Amino acid sequence: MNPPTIIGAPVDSGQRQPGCLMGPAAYRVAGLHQMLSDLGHPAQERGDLALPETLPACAPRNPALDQLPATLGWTALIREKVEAELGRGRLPIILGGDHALALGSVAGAAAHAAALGRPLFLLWLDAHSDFHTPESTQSGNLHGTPVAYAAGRDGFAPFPPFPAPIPPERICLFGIRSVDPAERLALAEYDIAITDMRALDEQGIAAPLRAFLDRVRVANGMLHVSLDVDFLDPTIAPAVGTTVPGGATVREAHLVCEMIHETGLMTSLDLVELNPALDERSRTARLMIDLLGSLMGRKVFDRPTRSFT
Ligand code: NNH
Ligand code: MN
Ligand code: MN
Ligand code: MN
Repeated sequence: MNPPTIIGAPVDSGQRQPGCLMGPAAYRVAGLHQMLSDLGHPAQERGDLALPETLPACAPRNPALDQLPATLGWTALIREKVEAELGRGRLPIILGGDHALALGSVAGAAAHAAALGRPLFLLWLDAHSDFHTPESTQSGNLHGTPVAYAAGRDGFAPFPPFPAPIPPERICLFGIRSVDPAERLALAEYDIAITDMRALDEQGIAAPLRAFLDRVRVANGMLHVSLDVDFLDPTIAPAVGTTVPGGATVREAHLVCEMIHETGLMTSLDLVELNPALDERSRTARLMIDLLGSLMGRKVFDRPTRSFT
């Protein structure tokens, strides 16, 4: 695993509930840097990105679209920063900010992977499939679109074309339980691995996740992990604007993170949708930092565990 670089991305333009812009600060307050140092992975801190003062003027084809100029600006900025950090041999960790930031982070990872000639894989840990295009979304919230952008769906103008779209077999949606009708229709045309909560109830975390991670390893792929707070059950992670009941438990989420760490395959990471204004005494921020700890190698014991028989 490459040494981590922290990029604060206080993106708040992908949805309408104010507060995600406080996410990067909340993660730092919750002990982000101490935790990484304690694990032997002290992080380089790049601070928070800021939008340029003038944003592109644009008239969206879909009148429902919200804050398109700001999201276009963030996309260009984040893409460039993520690609640059990967080029320096770093592991970029992007602190959100809402999930619209992944329009930029996944594009940056894809551009880097394409330049190296390596395949990029995308693991999407989320209650939602985020497979809208700016034309299909009814909410108008662009945080519901990054997977479609990464898959190369049409309908993203005036966004720049996605660099090296990710083929469906390299995308895994994990933990989903909320899919809009237009997304359902579009997903039916793509061969994306959809490990929804029903599949996780039946099969558990380990088998489907291992199957996907094995594909990354065999292909010598790069792996972008995008962790949306609403992947987690709202009873343990209330600080998100779009809670959906029936999400991952504390242990299920840690198992996901521990397994990803063990493979050593993760090359970039988003932590998104934390809304500190909705938190209860920072419990969601602290849980997300705990999960980051598992992603970065914290474990109770080294495996295999001794048996005591
Ligand atoms: N699918 C819905 C929409 O487009 C919800 C998306 N919300 C999310 N995605 N939080 O992760 O508005
Ligand atoms: Mn907003
Ligand atoms: Mn999301
Ligand atoms: Mn979500």
